[in-house]
Amino acid sequence: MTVETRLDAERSLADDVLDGLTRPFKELAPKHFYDAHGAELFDQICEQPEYYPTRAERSILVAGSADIVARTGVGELVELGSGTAEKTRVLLAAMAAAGTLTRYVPVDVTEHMVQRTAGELVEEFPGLRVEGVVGDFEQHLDAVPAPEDGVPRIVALLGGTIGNFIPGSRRSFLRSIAELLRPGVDHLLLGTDLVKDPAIIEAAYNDAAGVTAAFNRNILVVLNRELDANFDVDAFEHYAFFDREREWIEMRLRATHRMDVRLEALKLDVSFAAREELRTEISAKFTRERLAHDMAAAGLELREVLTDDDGLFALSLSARPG
Ligand code: SAH
Ligand code: AVI
Repeated sequence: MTVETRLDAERSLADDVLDGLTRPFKELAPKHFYDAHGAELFDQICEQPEYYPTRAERSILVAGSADIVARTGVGELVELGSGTAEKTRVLLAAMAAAGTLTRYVPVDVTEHMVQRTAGELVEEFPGLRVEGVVGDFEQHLDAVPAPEDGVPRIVALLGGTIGNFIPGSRRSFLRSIAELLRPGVDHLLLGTDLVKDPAIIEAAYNDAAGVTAAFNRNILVVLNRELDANFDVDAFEHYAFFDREREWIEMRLRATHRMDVRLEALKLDVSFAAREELRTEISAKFTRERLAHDMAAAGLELREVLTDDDGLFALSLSARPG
């Protein structure tokens, strides 16, 4: 097992925060949610009764993994934003059962996640080579090891993480993923949350136990610790709503009163008006048309779309025309 670190997390956070908090409409990048505590909170979100995407995607993998393996002949799995790789184990097990499994490459910004997941998987799948990358998948895809001759690979982006990109960067990100795929040999396996009754979506991002609210506020805890800032975290309310026109969920933090905040590491003072909102995440929902359109724009052919029994979530296979 090897883990290569590419990330200069401190510089990336400082640059992003300076850029995001000095805009007229303040914004922070969602990748900064995931310090050790944020990653733990995300795992708890996945267990909330209202948060359906994880269960729906898992059920698709349980029903469809053997077929995905048979169809693609996959021997190597590269996973972007791998986290705990909980659901990924279902696919890895199907690869092992088919006798094709050779290498797993988890890529994530959260170092301890990559270390932990890599360590667990070499134990769980004897003979599996795990080559982890700690990095930003928008910047460090060049750290993904080259494919091996004769071993088809899948690049997976699960959980609906593609929805966390705004549409323009989503397209360019998909194009850079497409470059990792050999025409006629490799596939992209993409998890996308589907457009549905807004009440179901809004409930998923406003769970009754308040875990998503804690996850949202945790980004300010990260800024306080990493950038020596003095956000009064409890003075920000969690707010998540479905934008019906854009068909995405937007998570924001709303200042309960007027505030001045100092970010010492950036020598930056920022003020918030009473009720001012700071955007922390979008989570776009997809239709089959949007998916096909995005894939075509990235130079990919949408080959198969699998959904769960309730039609909540989709897992699709795409490839570069060979
Ligand atoms: N794939 C898992 C986890 C999804 S949570 C699942 O389906 O449940 C999103 C994951 O992506 C987190 O582990 C987070 O640390 C990682 N992540 C977010 N932005 C990233 C970025 N820019 N580069 C690499 N990893 C990122
Ligand atoms: C990781 N990502 C796909 C999650 C989502 O649903 O957009 C992150 C999340 N945010 C709030 N809850 C979960």
